[in-house]
This record gives sequence, structure tokens and C-alpha cells, in this order.
Amino acid sequence: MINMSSALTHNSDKQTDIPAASLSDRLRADSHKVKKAAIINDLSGFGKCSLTASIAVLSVMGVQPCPIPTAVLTNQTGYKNHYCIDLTDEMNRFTEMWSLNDESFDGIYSGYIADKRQVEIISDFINRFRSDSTAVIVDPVMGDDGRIYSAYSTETCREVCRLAASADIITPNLTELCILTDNDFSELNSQCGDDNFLEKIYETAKGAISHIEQKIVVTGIKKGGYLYNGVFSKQDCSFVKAQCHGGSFSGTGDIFASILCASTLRGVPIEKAVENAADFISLAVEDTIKEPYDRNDGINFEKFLYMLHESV
Ligand code: PXL
Repeated sequence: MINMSSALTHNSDKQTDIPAASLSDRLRADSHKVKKAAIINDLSGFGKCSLTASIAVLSVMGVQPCPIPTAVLTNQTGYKNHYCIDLTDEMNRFTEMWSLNDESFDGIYSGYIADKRQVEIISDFINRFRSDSTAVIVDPVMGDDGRIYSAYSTETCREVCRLAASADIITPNLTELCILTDNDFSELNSQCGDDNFLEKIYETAKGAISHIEQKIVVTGIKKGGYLYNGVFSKQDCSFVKAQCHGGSFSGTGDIFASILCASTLRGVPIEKAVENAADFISLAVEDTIKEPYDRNDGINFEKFLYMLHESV
């Protein structure tokens, strides 16, 4: 159970600069060039999450992934043992070298944070490389199923909330939405049987919107045997309904955010992108649970990647 301290808000006096025009106005659809996204995430040997998922998804969707590894792990942290090589002290080299090489990006997407100091480095990277036509997507990875990930401290969560405030799009699950908005997960989730549960989620999500152009996609909302994903802005709210196949699996949040990132860069409207992501994950989960599985091993997404190629 999560009991969020009031310190965990996403407000900060030190934020990155946010362009005024809307994201869709800023994304250029005119170029035939392959779009490029900087992907700031870890590389885990097992778990089918983070960079392993992102590199596959972005590539098949016709977007070049440019990885900045935050850490290299033997496997994601949900397994009974893991070893983590923290790369915090190397990350600035990417900003440095890519600046010297005059690189530019159509998208910047960040996920798992291995150390709270990484947020400052990622913020600097965003400030350095964000242009009017760059989509910044922050997946505020912090926990799942009402629990904060074992490697995350309260300070790390506070920093992640700060990073989320600077993004064009954020993709929290319900647990992360509660951390972003300083709400109690158990209390919110206990209302899932109420008729107005989805409206309640929208009201909660509005509290996490940090600027007028920001969009929030809240993933994995379980209600009445279905799984909903909410697409929220200050003015609008819509829900995408999908089949629910039981528990949570490693890497699904990363696959979801990766599809959203690639779709955004390819000019797919956000609701359609969310629908595609939900369908894709649902198919892969359905396939995974046909045989005995360990949730830590992730889902059989490789079998269905070809479908993403056709979605853009
Ligand atoms: O998918 C989220 C994630 C990413 N990276 C690592 C993790 C987790 C979730 O447990 O441990 C290393």
C-alpha cells in the first residue's frame, strides 16, 4: 500500500522550458527522413522491459531509437536477485558528445531512473535538445499494483515527479498517478466498482497536469472485468477499453510508452495510438497466459511486432 507524503508533488521551481505551441503543431509531418528519438532507459538482460522493448518497438514502427542507458542490469528488479551497473556518472557524456556532433531529436523519451541524480541529467538533456518540434515523453516509472519499485526511494519519486512536469506527454499507471498527485492508491482503487470511477480518475489526473499543453495517458485502470486507458488533457477526457487478462506483467508499461512515442513521431493521433498499444499488449498477454508464466519474464510481444509495422 502506498501512503504518499505531501512532499511528493510535481511542482518545482526548477523546471525545463516548455514550448508554448501545441505538440501536434510542433511535430513536422513533412519529412521523409526516419524520425529520431533519444531513449533514456535501462538495459535489462531479462524482463523484456526498458530498452529491450523500446528498441524493438521504435524500430519496427519506423523510428530510430538512440539509447542513453541509465543502467545495465542482469535482469529487472522484480526477480529474486539482480545486479545493477549504475551509469549515472556516464550519462552526461551522451549530452556532451551528441552536442559536439550537432545531433537533434524528434522525440525524447525517458523511463526507468536508476538513481535520483539522473533526473537532473535528463532535465539538462531535455533543455539542451528540445526544439519546437520535439515531443518529450516521460514515463514516470515508479511502481505498480500499489507498490513503489524496490530500487526507488521517496527522493527518487520526488525527482521523477519533477521530471514529469516538463513533458508533453506522461504515461503513469494508476499507482504512479497516485504518487504524482499525492493520493492514496488503495483508497482510490477501492472505488473501482463505483459508476463514477472513471470520472474520479479524470479528476485525479487533472491534478497531475502541469501545463496547458500536457497530455496524460493513465494506463491499466481495471474496472468491471475490463482494462481502461485514459487520455486526459485540461479540457478533454477519453477512455480506451480493452480486454483484461488478469495480473500485471513486466515491461507492458515500457511497450505501451514506446508505441505511444513512435506513434506520436509518426503523426498518429493520440487516441488511436493508445488503442493500438492496448490492442497490441492485450494480444501478447493473451498469448503469454496460454502456458505457465512468470510475470517477471514479460509478455510474448516479439511474435506480434510485425503488426506495429502496419499500424503506422
Ligand atoms: O518496467 C519497469 C522497469 C524497468 N526497469 C527496471 C525495472 C522495472 C520494473 O521493475 O526493475 C530495471
